[in-house]
Amino acid sequence: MRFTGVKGLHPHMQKILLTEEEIQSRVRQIAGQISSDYAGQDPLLVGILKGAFIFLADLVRYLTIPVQLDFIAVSSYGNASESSGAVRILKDLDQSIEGLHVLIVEDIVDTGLTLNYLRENLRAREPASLKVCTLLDKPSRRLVEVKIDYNGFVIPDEFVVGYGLDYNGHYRYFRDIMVLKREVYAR
Ligand code: PRP
Ligand code: 7HP
Repeated sequence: MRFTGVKGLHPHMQKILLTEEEIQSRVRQIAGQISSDYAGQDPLLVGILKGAFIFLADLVRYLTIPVQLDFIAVSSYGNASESSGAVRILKDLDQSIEGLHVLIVEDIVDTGLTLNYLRENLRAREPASLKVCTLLDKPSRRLVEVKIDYNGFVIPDEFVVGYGLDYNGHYRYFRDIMVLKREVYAR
């Protein structure tokens, strides 16, 4: 069920930022780039739960190389729309990544605190290489510099939901990425 069809935009949404078609086209492009960069390397893609689950699912289906998948779940201490910087691992990887080519797959880099923590944590496990792929990048909010190797879209400082991204657990299932009305998260 689409919430942006004939009945119009979901009432909590200000506007569509990225349509399903724009997202799919960019995900396909990134997959092409990853397929050529990692040819012959059998990389391990590490999805950051929960937000990256839809992006990762689409990404791997556009790849033309074999990959393995694992997941890590982290929680940042903070409220639903602001991250505090402290990160805790809720579910760790199932396997050792020593000697593997690891690609972290994120939905969004905002302050950069989550990714900075994950990069350092995973680097200490001595992978053969460690790179980052994110669908969205909100550079205006950055508190710590993080290197992004594959970047889908640079977006403005708006709170977005859909395509895996949530507010308080809601709206992850939208096919488009939308700007949430400020009154919804400011109340
Ligand atoms: C979101 C998002 C990133 C992180 C980015 O995760 O999925 O992991 O915030 O923010 P940062 O750059 O400011 O650290 P969230 O904690 O909302 O968990 P979720 O993926 O389960 O929605
Ligand atoms: C985290 C997050 N989650 C959903 N939408 C956004 O705009 C976000 N920024 N940081």
